Amino acid sequence: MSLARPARTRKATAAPKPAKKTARNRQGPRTAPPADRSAAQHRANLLESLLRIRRFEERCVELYSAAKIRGFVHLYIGEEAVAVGINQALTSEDAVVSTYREHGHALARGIAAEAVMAEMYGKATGCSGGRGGSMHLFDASRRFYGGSAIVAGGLPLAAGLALADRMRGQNRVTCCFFGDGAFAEGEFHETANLAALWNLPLLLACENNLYAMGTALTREHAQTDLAMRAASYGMPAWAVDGMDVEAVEQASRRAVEGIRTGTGPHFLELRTYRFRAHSMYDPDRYRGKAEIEQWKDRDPVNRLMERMRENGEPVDEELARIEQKITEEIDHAVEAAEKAPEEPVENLLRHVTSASTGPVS
Ligand SMILES: Cc1ncc(C[n+]2csc(CCOP(=O)(O)OP(=O)(O)O)c2C)c(N)n1
Ligand SMILES: [Mg+2]
Repeated sequence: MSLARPARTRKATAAPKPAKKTARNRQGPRTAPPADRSAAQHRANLLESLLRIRRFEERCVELYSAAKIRGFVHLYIGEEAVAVGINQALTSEDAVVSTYREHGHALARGIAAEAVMAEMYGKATGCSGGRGGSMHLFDASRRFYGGSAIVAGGLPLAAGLALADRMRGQNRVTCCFFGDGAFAEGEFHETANLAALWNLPLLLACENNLYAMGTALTREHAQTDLAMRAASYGMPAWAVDGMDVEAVEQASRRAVEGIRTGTGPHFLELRTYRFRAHSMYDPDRYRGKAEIEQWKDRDPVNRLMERMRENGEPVDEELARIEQKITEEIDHAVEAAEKAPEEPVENLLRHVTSASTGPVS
């Protein structure tokens, strides 16, 4: 496995509890790469997914400057390999819980650019009906349980989803994305402890981009080896090169297969970097240009294209095809968002309270 450094699997301190035997988990993991898809085709697909996120967000920057998109916008540019790589290991039955930096998570999950863009515009056709905006993308039909403005706020929700799946005997995994900033929150530590104690089918995907807003990890934490800290809760935890989509995919498949076979939560520290400021409002004065440039040298898009070239794969042809396809997709998404209706005023109290007193299904 091409990890940033040797994989450090720390065994759970307690023996893993056996998974409940269901018809599905007796069939073994369902996350093996499709046998009929060649490695070259797979890499081309990865490239397409990376570029979809990159170009989508670049367009968002333009639209934000034109005041078409408002409010908080947190860009994922530079970190795309994390969302794309992890998504390779998940099936449509698995669940994803995200953060406010979630455009990439949503697009990698297969939510259409059109639905995400309409949400950015706050239009009724958006994936959250225009009520969420950039930070609250949501699509229950894809088991994408949202972005959230609260640092570490998704973690207990993810543990709840994983617990529900386990209690129902369903061999599903819940993947929770969160930033390095979550290590400063009790919710991370409580979730990690309970997930390990209860052997929950949870993938803890920590996007360590070295900063929590303007605070460098090294200024805030005495111990910056996050995988090591997670391992102390008694779960396998590895650091992964989060700028290398294939390394992320490989580590994620390994973790998800472990989770499906009943060995409980796994933690991945995805070492990555955001090329842009924390949000559109951030003047980005807390880090040097040289540092940003050094990380840009490891751009996950270029890295993958280099690997394709090394393998003699037709990068330029693929790139031209992908760029054209994505440009059309995003043009169409913007056009549709422009034309889409606002939610009618009479609907504003919808979903605020529920008349139902029965259990939520
Ligand atoms: C509970 C809570 N405390 C503080 C904030 C303010 N805040 C917004 S983003 C952020 C930094 C989070 O950094 P990290 O988790 O590393 O995510 P990144 O932005 O780097 O992806 C903070 C402290 C918040 N949203 N929620
Ligand atoms: Mg961070």
